[in-house]
Amino acid sequence: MEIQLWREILEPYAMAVDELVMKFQHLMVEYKTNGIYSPIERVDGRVKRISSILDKAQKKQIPIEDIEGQLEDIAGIRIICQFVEDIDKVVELIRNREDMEVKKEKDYVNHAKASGYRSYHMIIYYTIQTRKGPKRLKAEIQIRTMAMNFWATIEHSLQYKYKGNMPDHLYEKLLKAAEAIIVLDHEMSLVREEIMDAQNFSSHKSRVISDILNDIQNLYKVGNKQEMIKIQDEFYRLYQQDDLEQLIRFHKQLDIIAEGYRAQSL
Ligand code: 0O2
Repeated sequence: MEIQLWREILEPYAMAVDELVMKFQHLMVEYKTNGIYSPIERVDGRVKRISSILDKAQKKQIPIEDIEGQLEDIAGIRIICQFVEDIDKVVELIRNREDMEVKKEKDYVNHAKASGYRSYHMIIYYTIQTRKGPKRLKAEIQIRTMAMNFWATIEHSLQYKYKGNMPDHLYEKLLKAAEAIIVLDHEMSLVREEIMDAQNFSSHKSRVISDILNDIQNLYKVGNKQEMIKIQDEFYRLYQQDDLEQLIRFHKQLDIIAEGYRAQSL
């Protein structure tokens, strides 16, 4: 097939990848700005390279003209979670979306592949709007923990290097490492609540600090210099004490001061 034709085929998939990544990223932001723990830690995506498409088509004996019909991962999204429990949450979230229709699911989290690979795969239908009108295409979403991702990334590069002929000793080491990943994910799940609390606390604190700094910046435009120096010193003092409750109270006081200036200016 001509390179130009490949470009035409792959362009809609690139658009789907961009849109899907952006949608999941905004979901993360939505969770965080509402002070809710996000089950999504990171998301990225890619369009399969032409050489990988050709390799897979050859391996699976798919005729070139039917690549779009039979290859389900031309558009690929990877969602990384902190904990195994988050994977279920993300799966549920995708099942409930109106802009994504689930075609197929593969649970390699509870049913690992012989290689030791673990991840949850969802093939979805997703519609993009092109110059020629709507196009419904398939995309693969892989959902896995950071630990599973670490293993899969290493194993994938070794598979690539050895092209299916991985030496036995390496294969066994990878199987052992895969077992260690199961243990690690399990151990992390045991302290999930505490980790989530700590993360919520730290993101709440950074939001309060950022709000305080915004308020101070706005007050600088209207407040008198003496008062601003006092406010700033007070902020540094509280910041050093590292007491969230006090910072929240200070933020409320700033709101009252700002309200006073607003009333004066009317
Ligand atoms: P790449 O380079 O990542 O794109 P099937 O549904 O069985 O007919 P398919 O598409 O092979 O066909 O399904 P499967 O097994 O669910 O694999 C899809 C993708 O999952 C693979 O794409 C890999 O990204 C990943 N994957 C599957 N098995 C393994 C594994 O053992 N190790 C690693 N590291 N990744 C795996 P590609 O096209 O094989 O590769």
